[in-house]
Amino acid sequence: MAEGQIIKALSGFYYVLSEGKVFQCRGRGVFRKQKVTPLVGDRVVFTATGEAEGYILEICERQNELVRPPVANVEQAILVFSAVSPDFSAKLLDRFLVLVESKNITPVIVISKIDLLDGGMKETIAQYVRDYRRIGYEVIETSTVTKEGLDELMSHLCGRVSVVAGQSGVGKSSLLNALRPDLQLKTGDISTHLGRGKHTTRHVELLAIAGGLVADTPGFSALEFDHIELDELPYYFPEFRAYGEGCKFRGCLHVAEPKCAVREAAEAGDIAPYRYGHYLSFVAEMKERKPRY
Ligand SMILES: Nc1nc2c(ncn2[C@@H]2O[C@H](COP(=O)(O)OP(=O)(O)OP(=O)(O)O)[C@@H](O)[C@H]2O)c(=O)[nH]1
Ligand SMILES: [Mg+2]
Ligand SMILES: [Zn+2]
Repeated sequence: MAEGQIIKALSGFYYVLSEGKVFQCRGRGVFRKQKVTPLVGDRVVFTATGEAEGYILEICERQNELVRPPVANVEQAILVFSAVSPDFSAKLLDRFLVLVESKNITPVIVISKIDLLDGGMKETIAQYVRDYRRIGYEVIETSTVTKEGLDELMSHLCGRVSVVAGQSGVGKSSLLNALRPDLQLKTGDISTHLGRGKHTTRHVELLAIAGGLVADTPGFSALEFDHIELDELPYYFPEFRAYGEGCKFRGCLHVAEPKCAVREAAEAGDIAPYRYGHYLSFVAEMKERKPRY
């Protein structure tokens, strides 16, 4: 018996990485015993039946589980947002951040394609970088053209299981290719990306990059808030926490309550007003959803 981690699932086989070697495993016994389908990222106990084959005996308890992409035990999410083409969207970033926070995953914000920045956009992006860093988020500006930021990104991947997420065409696969050229992940032409929403990346696999395991994911991932309760939402905006103590009402949702310290901080500019605005729109969205029974 040995322990390992599933790095790929394909045609009924699970590829288990164990002490630097990959074993092609079947998992039938596991379905029967644990009534669970193995996921990429699962830590497993397996028996080797040959040099590179085996079967899975047991799936260890998961730290967390993502639906799209279907990966378990993710420690870190690399949220890739291009500075331009497609244009940077703080609202979409805030959505990703809420989801990642709710799954207990550490986010790293990557602003890609900074070589394409010019004029006024340069200062706009610089301001976002300052804002998100002030909240406490790690922000890395990258370019696969000038190679800027790539070393820093590598240092964050080392020793961790990460997923790379973000809109189609922001340059996720290009970044991973830049870090490990022999991967030769397919990358797309931006015009076809934007025109048809075509996803270049398809199946999920954990790739060994910079001493860590990384899943490249296709285009958009699941961005629904379905699993989040309304009263949890404020906690997923870390910069609200300190101010929230000063609200008049316990359990203040920071919407229209009197003497709300979070709203006052946003009005005073101590909390970025656009962050507060996105919070309000997420609250509205969650209030509109159908009740669950
Ligand atoms: N100028 C510039 N272009 C880039 C950079 N990174 C990626 N691109 C281009 O952006 C386009 C999309 O890149 P991909 O790596 O395929 O994007 P992706 O995020 O993997 O897209 P999906 O797999 O569809 O989700 C390609 O034409 C890349 O050449 C960059 O740093 N600078
Ligand atoms: Mg891709
Ligand atoms: Zn409040």
